[in-house]
Amino acid sequence: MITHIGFFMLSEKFGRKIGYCYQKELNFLFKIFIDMKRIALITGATSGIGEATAKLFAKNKINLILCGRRKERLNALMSELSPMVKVRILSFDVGDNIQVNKKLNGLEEEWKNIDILVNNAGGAHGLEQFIDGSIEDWEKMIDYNVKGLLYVSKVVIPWMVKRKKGQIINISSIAGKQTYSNGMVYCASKSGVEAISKGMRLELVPHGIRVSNIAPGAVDTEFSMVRFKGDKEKADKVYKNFQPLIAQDIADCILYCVNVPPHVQIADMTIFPAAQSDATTISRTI
Ligand code: 8X3
Repeated sequence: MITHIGFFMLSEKFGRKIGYCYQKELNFLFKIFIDMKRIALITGATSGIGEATAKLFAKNKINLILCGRRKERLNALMSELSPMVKVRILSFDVGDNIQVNKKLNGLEEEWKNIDILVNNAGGAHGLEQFIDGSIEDWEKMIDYNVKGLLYVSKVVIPWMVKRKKGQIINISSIAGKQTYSNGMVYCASKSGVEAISKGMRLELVPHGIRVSNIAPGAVDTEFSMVRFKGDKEKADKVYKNFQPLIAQDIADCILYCVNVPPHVQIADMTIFPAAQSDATTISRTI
């Protein structure tokens, strides 16, 4: 009897000890599991395709570094997504190389282990003949769509090269594949993105980095409001009498690109609404 009680006391103590160790192990494994989640850095995360991608990545347990100029929107997005994944926000202007360097290099070491870079920031400014075009608009498009993408990539790519892995998703446009009247400089900037995607792939594949170029057609986002400087009537007309894409459609494609097996690389994706057949041809109901 005494032996049984002694054995019970001993086993209970031992069991608790095992339980305690087990709990510690579990916590440790949980921490590793959390840290094993991929990290994605998304530029232009405060609206449209960037925001939709951030939300979809969060649902898919990808930790996020969200970049944008509008701090309130970044904060709101962080509050919404933090219950799902770790979120770090960085407010800066991608067109300003000093800010880009300062903010990105200021990241804590663990956040520099970026697995996915989504170069999404950019947009169109103005839609007019070259002779009527504004130099200020041209500079914005070249600064954000081309130089901004290069500035961010210049900081992030060496971190990926060091880890011998990574995925880069460059958001181009059908405008990068087909030049249209009144959009010469926007088209030139997106052709630049196409060339950069090809060049990155040539130079980065040997380092284990995959590069995907995503070229959407008509997506109903703030894109046209920005292009037409807040003229809602003009912006709405772009998406009238057909069903345009929404940001979520492009986010789905981006998620597909980052979820393919490691031996697969989606080099290029062009996505149109069902009613669109090239950059300027859309079949409208009236
Ligand atoms: C896609 C929009 O107007 O160039 O970037 O087709 S558009």
